[in-house]
Amino acid sequence: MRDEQRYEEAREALAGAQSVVVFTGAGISAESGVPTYRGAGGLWRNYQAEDLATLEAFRRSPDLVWEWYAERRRTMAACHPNRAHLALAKLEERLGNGFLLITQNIDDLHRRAGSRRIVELHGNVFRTVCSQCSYALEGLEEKPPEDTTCPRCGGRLRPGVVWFGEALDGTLLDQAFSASARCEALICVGSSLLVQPAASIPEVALRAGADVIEVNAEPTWLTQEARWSFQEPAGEVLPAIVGAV
Ligand code: BJW
Ligand code: ZN
Repeated sequence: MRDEQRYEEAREALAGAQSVVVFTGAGISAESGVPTYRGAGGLWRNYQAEDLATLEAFRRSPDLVWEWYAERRRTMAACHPNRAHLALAKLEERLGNGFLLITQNIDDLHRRAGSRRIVELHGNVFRTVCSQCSYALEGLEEKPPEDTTCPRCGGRLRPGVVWFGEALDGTLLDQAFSASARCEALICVGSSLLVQPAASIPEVALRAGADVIEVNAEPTWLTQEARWSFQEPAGEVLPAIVGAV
């Protein structure tokens, strides 16, 4: 199919949809300068994930893990939303309650681009939470807390992200899966779709008969299943298909 025709079809499908779910991963922030996890230039190439992104690692070496998150907070705070994030904020303006953005990203760039209906499945790097009680600190502070003792219960404060082997927030997960089962269209952007349970979200939309559009630099299991797949940078494709050029 001619390239322009694919763009036109995806654009029309989105223009006609009353309910759209967008599911994003690290690739949407790559053009903002945030490293992805896997693939060329991915974080996991330089670090052993299991050494840092697990509860066991944090229990073993909390200072090292906090240091790693402090560095990543600094990097992410210095990045800016790109054309893909901005296009999604525009789409939300048009659809209102018919829109839901489900992100695996912890970088806060969707919120900074103006998106509001966001489900952050893997947490947020700028949030600090207590490992033992519900105490939480939010904000765009670049620096992690100097004292990592919980002021409420004396437990240890940790980054507010979801590590391997940890359960995702059940309420957020239900919200994400039920919106995906009900939407007319789902756009999946910048995810290798390797990490469960989040990676099953596009499958739920496919099974429910939604028009599924994938925007990802490399092929994934979804590439052959989606109605339209674009293997081009998100910052080029999204403004073109959501009509926010
Ligand atoms: C572009 C682009 C551009 C580049 N434009 N595209 C076997 C089977 C099934 C599951 C498991 C299993 N073994 C273990 C598990 C469980 C595990 C899992 O799925 N592991 C797999 C790796 C095998 N999952 C878990 O542990 C989850 N919890 C769980 O299962 O709990 C069970 C439980 C239940 C009840 C009680 C207790 C437990 C938790 C998963 C948490 C994930 N956390 C992380 C780290 C967050 C914090 C941090 O950053 O430090 O989340 S891992 C990391 O991967 C991060 C991401 O959100 C996540 C997904 O990555 P993403 O977004 O897809 O990024 P990439 O880099 O993989 O892909 C980017 C893509 O973009 C690439 O394809 C590029 O081509 C593309 N791209 N530039 C468009 N410009
Ligand atoms: Zn506490």
